Amino acid sequence: MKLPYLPPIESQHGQKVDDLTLYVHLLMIALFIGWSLYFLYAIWRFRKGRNPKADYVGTTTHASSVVEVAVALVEGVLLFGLAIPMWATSVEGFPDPKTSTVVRVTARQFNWMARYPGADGIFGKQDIDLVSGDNPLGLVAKDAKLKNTDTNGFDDVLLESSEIAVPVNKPVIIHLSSLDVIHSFKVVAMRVTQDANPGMSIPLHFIPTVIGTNQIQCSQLCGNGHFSMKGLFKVMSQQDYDTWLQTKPKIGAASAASGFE
Ligand SMILES: [Cu+2]
Repeated sequence: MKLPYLPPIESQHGQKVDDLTLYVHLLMIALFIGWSLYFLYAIWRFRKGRNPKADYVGTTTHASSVVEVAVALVEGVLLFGLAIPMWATSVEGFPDPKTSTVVRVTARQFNWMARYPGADGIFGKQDIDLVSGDNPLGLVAKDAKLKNTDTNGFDDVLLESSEIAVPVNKPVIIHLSSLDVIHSFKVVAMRVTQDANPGMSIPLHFIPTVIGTNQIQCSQLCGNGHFSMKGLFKVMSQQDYDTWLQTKPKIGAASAASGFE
């Protein structure tokens, strides 16, 4: 069911997320109305005028047990029937990386870096000792002395401008990490949210189904510039994506120009 007031769904699994949100809200509405009615009934039924003396026996019906079991059943269906299977697909049902767009996204105060493996499909090496202001990810292919030891990294593309593009209708795998504090990668139209933790690489996957540009927002309060930590998540046709990626500088391009010293 399409929910009003929610942004459009532009990923394959998005409808399931909205369905679960709807069912949980319907249950909460039912509980809210039920409890409110019972509250009013109790105030009226057990008023002082009608019950001058306390009743130490209390209720003898099992109506409340029946209602509680019914609520627990509905919650069980939501949890085991919808939420856990959806979570299982999120964390286990990964598509084949060979037929997916694989991007390594690193969050930092206050933008997003995206790294693509280039034509060979293999990411270059990283070395923590190489990390510097110019080389925040410690890329071996970017280091003047060591670049020739990492041929896989030559054709990698690193974008430090909070821009990520992917082709439409093809699975996307994002390996998400953080350079400093905890951030959270959120693209509402994709119905995707995942915390980015320093020291961890967390994979997530989804299939974008609509061409267009969406906002990436950081969903964890991560410092003074948190408000400005937005990026562009572009979904393109395969052709446009290929052209887009080709226009981006390769990490090893600088070293090639300087003659593989
Ligand atoms: Cu952030």
